[in-house]
Amino acid sequence: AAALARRDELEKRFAGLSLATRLYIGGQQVDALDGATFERISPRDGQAIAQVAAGGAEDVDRAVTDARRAFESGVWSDLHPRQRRAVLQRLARLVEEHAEELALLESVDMGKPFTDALAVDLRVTVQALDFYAEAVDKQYDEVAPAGRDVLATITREPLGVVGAVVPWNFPLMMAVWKIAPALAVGNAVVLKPAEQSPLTALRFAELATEAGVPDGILNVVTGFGPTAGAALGLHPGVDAITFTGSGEVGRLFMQYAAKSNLKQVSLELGGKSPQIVLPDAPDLAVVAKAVAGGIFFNQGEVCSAGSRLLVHRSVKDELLDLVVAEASRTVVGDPLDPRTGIGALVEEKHLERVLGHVQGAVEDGAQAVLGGNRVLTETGGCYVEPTVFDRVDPGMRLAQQEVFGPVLAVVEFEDPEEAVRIANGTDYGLAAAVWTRDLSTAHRMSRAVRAGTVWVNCFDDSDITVPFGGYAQSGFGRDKSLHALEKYTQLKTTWIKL
Ligand code: TXE
Repeated sequence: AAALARRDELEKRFAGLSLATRLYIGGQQVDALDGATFERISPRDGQAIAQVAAGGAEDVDRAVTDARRAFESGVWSDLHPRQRRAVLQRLARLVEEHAEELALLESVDMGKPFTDALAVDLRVTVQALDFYAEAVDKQYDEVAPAGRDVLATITREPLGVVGAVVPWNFPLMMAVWKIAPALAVGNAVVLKPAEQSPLTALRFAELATEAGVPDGILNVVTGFGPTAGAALGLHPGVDAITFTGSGEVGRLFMQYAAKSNLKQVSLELGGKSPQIVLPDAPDLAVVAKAVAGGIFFNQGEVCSAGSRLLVHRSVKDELLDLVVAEASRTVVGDPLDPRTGIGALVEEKHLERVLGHVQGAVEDGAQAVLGGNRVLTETGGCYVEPTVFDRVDPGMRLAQQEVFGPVLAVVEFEDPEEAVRIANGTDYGLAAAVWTRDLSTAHRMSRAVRAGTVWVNCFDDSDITVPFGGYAQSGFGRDKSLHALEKYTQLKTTWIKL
């Protein structure tokens, strides 16, 4: 009863919110120049929740022009670093104050459980804002050892206008992973959120103005990829694109850059992250929890999801039973219900894509152990059961292609070398985990696995202080940590002959 009361309370609260739905350009809410809008359908129940402005190329141009003007005026980049720090810290506090509201927007807009949105997305968003705010006045430039007759300084300068294009799985958090470091070092930003999840970005932009981010320094153009996204990628006034999304669209951004002004591009793309479980793994019950969490958290819509369980033959049966038991306990349903572990997939089209992967696995001969179906609820919405396939061959589609849903592929191996070969045998290299009690094995395997992050005896643990990004076709460039600042700055050498 308490859970249902909480759900009803959240539902009412959402209904009472006045949503920001227009483009945010130059510190103002504006309609798209041609007046176009699109309907946001909540995957929670298939109901329309908002009409959102659909920005096109002219709107992007307007946003980039405003951003450029604001950047060049120095109103942000010339501020004393301590002042920029103070603004970003105020923004962190405002986001903290509005955490429940933002988590609610996120949950209803794209389907993730409200409790996760609050505990993960919003907590990490605030952490990122605080981290980069603190970094503003703690970074020093360099003096080169260029000899006695010279003073050669190496200074970091902002790029100018940064275009950020983000997906729908962690909409605000990923946007802020890009916006916070970009703003910290003095850039102006034009953000293009995913068309499936525009609401938190628009609200965030209002809070940024309230915190003191000058007009034009943070702009949000909502709209579709092939129109608004492409226009940003092709715009000659954009100095860098920072993108998270599919490999297909990542490739397009490299083409856009090549066709326009050679803007810098950094890409955070998908993954097929392995969880490698060796015979001497710690407590299998703990491993099972991490395996289930690693693939079912956020409905499996996570680029680093542990979608492949590579398990040693000797412990497979026991671990598989434990994972299935964990999965069976996970409640699929209304994201606003606090008992829910797996919320709604983002949209019908994506649900069909996920079920298509399930179908493909069956055709390829993998053995369905659990789930595989749509969950029908009274209220409609996009729900899929936690799904586990055993006897997956490393060459099968399910072991190679990103599903981006709650679908686990179990692959057996005999020896650690084989496990590494299988782990490295996809196009991706975003993350991996190794479960072993042996220190040498842990080190050797984490070196051998080609991935941007390797977890040992845990999964998904993280902190804003460590970089996140991929090897191979999972992309290049890193979000988070001080290393992210490299994406948003360029080095200047000043050579002074004495
Ligand atoms: O991503 P897209 P989609 C993977 C995941 C998922 C698949 C498709 O496997 O199933 O990609 O998801 C913008 N020019 N990931 O279709 O299309 C788009 O508007 C310019 C992994 O949602 O890549 C959105 O803002 N921009 C990933 C952003 O690109 C374009 C997270 C991402 O959308 C564009 C999401 C175009 N032609 C999906 N087309 C991760 N790494 O976490 C789209 N966009």
